[in-house]
Amino acid sequence: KQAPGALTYDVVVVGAGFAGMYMLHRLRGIGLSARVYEQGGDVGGTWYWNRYPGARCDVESMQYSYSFSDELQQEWNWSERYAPQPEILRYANHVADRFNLRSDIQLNTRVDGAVFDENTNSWLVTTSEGNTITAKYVVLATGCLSNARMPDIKGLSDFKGKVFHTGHWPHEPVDFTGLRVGVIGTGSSGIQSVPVIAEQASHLTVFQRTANFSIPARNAPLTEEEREAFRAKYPEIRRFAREEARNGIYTEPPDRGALDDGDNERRAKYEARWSRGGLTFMSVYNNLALDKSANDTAANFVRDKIAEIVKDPQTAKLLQPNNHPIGSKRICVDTDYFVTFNRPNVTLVDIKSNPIEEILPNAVRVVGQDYEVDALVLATGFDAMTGSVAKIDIRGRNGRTLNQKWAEGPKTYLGLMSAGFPNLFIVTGPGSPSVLSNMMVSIEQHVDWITDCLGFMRERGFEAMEAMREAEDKWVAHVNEVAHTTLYPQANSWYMGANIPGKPQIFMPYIGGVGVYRQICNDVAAKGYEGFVMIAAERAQKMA
Ligand code: NA7
Repeated sequence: KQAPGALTYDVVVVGAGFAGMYMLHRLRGIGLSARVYEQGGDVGGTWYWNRYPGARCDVESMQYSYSFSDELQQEWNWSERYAPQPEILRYANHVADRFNLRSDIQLNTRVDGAVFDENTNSWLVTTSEGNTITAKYVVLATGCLSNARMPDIKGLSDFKGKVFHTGHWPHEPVDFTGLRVGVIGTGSSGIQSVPVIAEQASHLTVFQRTANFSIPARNAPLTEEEREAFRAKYPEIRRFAREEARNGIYTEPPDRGALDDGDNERRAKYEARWSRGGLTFMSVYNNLALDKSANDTAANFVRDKIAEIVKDPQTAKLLQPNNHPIGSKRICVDTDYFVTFNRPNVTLVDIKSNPIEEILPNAVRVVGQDYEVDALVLATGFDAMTGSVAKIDIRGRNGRTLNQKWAEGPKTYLGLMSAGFPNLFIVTGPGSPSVLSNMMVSIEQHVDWITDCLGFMRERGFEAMEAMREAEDKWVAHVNEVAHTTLYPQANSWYMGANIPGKPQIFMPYIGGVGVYRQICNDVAAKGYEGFVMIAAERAQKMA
C-alpha cells in the first residue's frame, strides 16, 4: 500500500485482469512507468469475480490463453479442454508471478475518477484509497462483462435466504445441499451453473425469461499428447486466430453457405459439429449470421436436439428458443444443461408468459403461483461493455464527462479512444470486436497497438493524442452499418444494451471480424495514426 499523497506515473492502468496485466508487461518493456489499480483482492478480473458453480471458459483453454510468450504457452498445462474458473485464476496468478507484475499492481483499490488537465496534457486520477495520481496516459482495462447487474425485482431485498449473483460470487465455498434453490436467468452463467446446482439442491427452480441456444461443450481432460499436438501447431493456430478467424478462434474456415448443401449433407455437418461440441458449431457455414433462412437451418437443428434430450414435451418446448436467430444472443456452451431438466428435482418456470411479480421472504411469486426457495441465484448478467467505464467519473476536455458524451450510446474511434478524451485508451472498448471474439486475441491486439502507439509518440516527441471527431463519427457509423448487415440486431441482447432498462439500444461491438479489424488498426498506425491528432510536447507546453 502506498501512503496517500501525490504520485506520478507515465501510465495508470485500471484493472488487473488479462488486459491490465499484459498492458503492464508491455509498458515496462518500453520503459514507461505504470501503476495498475485493481478493485479486487487479487489479479484475474472476470475470473476473480465469477466463481459460480460450473464457471468455466467457453473458448478452449489452449486458445483462451496468452500468446505473447512462447515459453508461457509451452510450459502451462491446461488440465481440461475448457478450464474451470479456479484453474484460469491460477493461470492469471502464475502470469503475475512469472512476469513479476505484482510490484506494480495495487489491489483492493478502485479508480473513482480521472480528470484531464488541458494545461499539462495529463490525467489526475483519484482512487478509493484517497490517492491522487498524475499520469500522462490512462488505460481502461476494465473488462466488458465486469459490472454485475442486480435485477430490479420488487421485494428482492426482503428475501430472507441468501442471494447470490453469479458475477459476484462469494469467495468462501457455497453449499446448496438440502436447499431449495431458485436460479433467475438462463444466459451463459445460468446455463453453466444449473446442472451443478441441480446436483446439490434438494430442489432447483429455474426462472427463464428467454430460452437460449446452447451447444454441448464436450469438455474432457486434455491428455499430454493432445497438449503437445496443439503446442506444436501453435504458430499456425495463433496466426489464424489473429488474422483470419472472424472471432479469433482457430477452426476450419467455412467454405459455403448453409443453403448450398442439401438437407442430408447439412444435417450431417451439424451433427459432426454438435458431436465435436463448442462455439465452432456456428462456423460450419459462412452465412449463419447473415441470412435468416440459413440461420433457421441451424436453429431448427438445435431445437430438434433439445426436443430429443428433454423428456417432458412441454418443458422441451419452453427450452426451445423461438424469438431470436441462433447466435444473435451470445450462444452458450454447456455441460448437461438440457438433460438436467429430466431430473425429478428440477422445475422450469416460464417467466416470459408469467413474469415474476415479486420476491417474498421465502418464495418467488410469478403470476398465479409462489415457488418456495431457500436461496436465490441471480444469473442476470452485466451492464456489458460500458458499465465498468461508466462507474468511473471520467472528465475530458472542458470538464465534459464520458458518461455525458456516451449518453446516447458509446462513441469511440476503433473502440480504442473517444474524441474529447486525449491520452485515454480503452482495451476492448465498444466499437472493437471484443465480446464477439476470443478475448485473449483481442486483448493482445489492443495492448500491442497501444504500446506501439506510445512508443511512436515518444520517438516523435508527441505527448498527447486524441481521436478526431470526424474519424470517430465515421467509425461509429461503420460499426452500426456492419452490424445491420447481420441478424444480430434482431435480438434483445446485451450486445445491444437491451438488458439494461433505459440504456441506449445500439449494437456495441464491431462485427467485421478480428482479422479485418486488426488490418484496419494496423493501416491507421502505418499512416501515422490517421484519424488521431498528435500533439507535440513543445506545443503543449506553449499552450500551457
Ligand atoms: P446474460 O447472457 O446477460 O444472461 C442473463 C440472463 O438473465 C438472461 O437469461 C436474461 O433474460 C435474464 N434476466 C436478466 N434480467 C432479468 C430479470 N430482471 N428478470 C428475469 N430474467 C432476467 O448474462 P450471463 O452472465 O449469463 O452471461 C454473460 C456473458 O458472460 C456470456 O455471454 C459469456 O460471454 C460470459 P433475457 O435474455 O434478457 O430475457
